[in-house]
Amino acid sequence: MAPDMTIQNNTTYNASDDSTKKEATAFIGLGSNLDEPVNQINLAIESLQHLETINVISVSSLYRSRPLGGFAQPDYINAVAKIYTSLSPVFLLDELQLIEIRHGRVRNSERWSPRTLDLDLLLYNNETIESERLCVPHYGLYHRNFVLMPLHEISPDLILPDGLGISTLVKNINKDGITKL
Ligand code: A4P
Ligand code: MG
Repeated sequence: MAPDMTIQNNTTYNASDDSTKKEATAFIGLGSNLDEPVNQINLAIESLQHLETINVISVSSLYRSRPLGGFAQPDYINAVAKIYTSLSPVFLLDELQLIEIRHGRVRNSERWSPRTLDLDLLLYNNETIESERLCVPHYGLYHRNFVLMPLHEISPDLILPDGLGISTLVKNINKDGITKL
């Protein structure tokens, strides 16, 4: 198998020919709980794949998860994708937000409100970033089962920038309210 080809959950992704150029490895968290969430997530993966600056390497299973947040809203569908990208972190965030908007995301002043599509930059190489627009690792990564479980599924040996292993984090996370589809 070519080094940049990964088979994950019956889905094969071929890195494009220029994948040998210097690229960052990043992980994207996907979430949706409005307007056919399964479809939203699958379309978002397609949108990522269409960008010349991004190679989608692997995608986790889809997970149905109980909503985090203080008010009644539908369950979420969540997944995590591993990508290679030539984009800097902020330009990658720009692309993710453009995809959210194209998929009908309306930004609500209310935090954690329902959404057609949420794309979070979970990890970018081994970097820690704290700027006005971007906090990496994503602040929810450490305590959200709908992030840790799909991340562990596609990258079980991952070590986070602070030296913690994903396998330890996932072992200790509460797994109530989440189902792998
Ligand atoms: N921002 C900073 N760091 C990042 C990053 N690493 N990735 C800034 C993405 N964005 C980042 O995000 C607000 C601002 O965060 C952005 O403009 C960016 O500059 P947003 O997507 O506009 O707003 P939001 O998503 O409503 O806010 P927040 O606090 O990011 O919410 P979360 O953490 O994304 O949570 N329950 C379940 N079961 N599954 C879910 O997926 N998701 C949420 C939203 C709530 N409950 C959920 C789920
Ligand atoms: Mg978000």
